[in-house]
Amino acid sequence: MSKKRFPLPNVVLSEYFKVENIQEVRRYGNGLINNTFLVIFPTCKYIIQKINDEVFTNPFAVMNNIELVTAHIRKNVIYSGQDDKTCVLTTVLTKYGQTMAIVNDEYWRCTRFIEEGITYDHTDDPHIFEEAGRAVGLFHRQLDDFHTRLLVDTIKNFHNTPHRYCTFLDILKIDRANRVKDCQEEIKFIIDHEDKINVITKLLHERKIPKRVTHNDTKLNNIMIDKVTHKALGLIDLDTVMKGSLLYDYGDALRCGASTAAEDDPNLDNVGINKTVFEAFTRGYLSEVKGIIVDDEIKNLVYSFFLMCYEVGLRFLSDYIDGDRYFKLTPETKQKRPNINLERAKNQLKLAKEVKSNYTDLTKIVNNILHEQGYRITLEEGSSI
Ligand code: ADP
Ligand code: GN1
Ligand code: MG
Repeated sequence: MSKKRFPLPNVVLSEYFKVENIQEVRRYGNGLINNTFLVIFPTCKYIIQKINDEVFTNPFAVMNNIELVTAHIRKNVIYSGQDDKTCVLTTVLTKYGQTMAIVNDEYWRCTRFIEEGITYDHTDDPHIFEEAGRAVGLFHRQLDDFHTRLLVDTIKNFHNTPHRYCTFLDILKIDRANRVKDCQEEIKFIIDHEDKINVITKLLHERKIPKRVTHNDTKLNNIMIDKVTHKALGLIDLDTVMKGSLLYDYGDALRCGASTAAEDDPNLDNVGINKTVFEAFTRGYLSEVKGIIVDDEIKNLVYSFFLMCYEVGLRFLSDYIDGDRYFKLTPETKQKRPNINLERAKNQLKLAKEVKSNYTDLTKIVNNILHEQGYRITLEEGSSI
């Protein structure tokens, strides 16, 4: 057995590799949910991740969804003459040929490290955002002919905002960590806007907009961009791929990217809308979904930006009140920023307010792009929030 000490157990590594040949293993990325490690060999690299099975209670369903969706995208990518290994996540099987290693009741998976790509935690480069918009739009287009019923809901009601609101009310009542008293202003904002949060769920329910295969977690660091050409490669972090509305993906990407501040910036004066990024992302996105996006989706693009800020703000606030059980704090964060989930919530709710007060301007930007790209619809400029 190798004597090398790595930040994850050798028994996990040995499900995939001859441990003696590994040069280095290091923690990697800044995701909030899974534990990610980079495994380095002299001539190649792999990513190993411990799946968070408190969040994803059925890891088999997660991997099954990922295998189905990546196989579909891979066919599409190869068909168009591109390199599938850089554009699609490739699962590496265990030595027993399985998509996951179960070690001591923990679920681990491995993927090829996409060396050619880079994910950004932060940037305000509009070119990158136009490409990010293209990547999200391309994902929707590539999966337009994939049947949503083949996918399992890996987290039920993930973007069902009214459902999340009901859970929030329960959490308020229980007040497990005695924190309700510290967030009265944020609670008031959430409750005051309760009548504005069911637009997308209602449209889906009434079949006015289609249920599609959606990514459901389109923050910038889940979008792979080519290091050299700076062109979009594709989406990673496919754990939440399931049926939903494309509006969730469009709005969530803007929530994360079209802010003038990072999601956890505690200085609310920094939080505003970066309209250049908004425009660039929207331009990239609409250029890819032309032909599949329907009018009722287009009419709610700006609204979805508001809704995703509200929803994630609501989730961070719920979790803060509930004692940080979902968005867990590392020991270091616990020490340095014990109220980080409240700070994140305030930040996201401030962004929701900013979308609301800039609604007309944002609609004008969308209208210009619709016009420029030959869409035959013009949005009314009044706010629906
Ligand atoms: P989480 O669910 O915790 O966000 P991710 O799957 O997004 O986990 O992984 C975290 C980070 O690790 C990503 O933002 C990305 O930078 C990096 N990453 C994950 N998988 C790969 C891969 N196959 N190739 C290159 N980088 C990767
Ligand atoms: C989580 O896994 P990651 O870090 O890409 C979360 C998203 C939130 C996001 C907020 C499965 O995303 O829903 O929007 O944090 N993912 C899950 O930063 O809950
Ligand atoms: Mg991620």
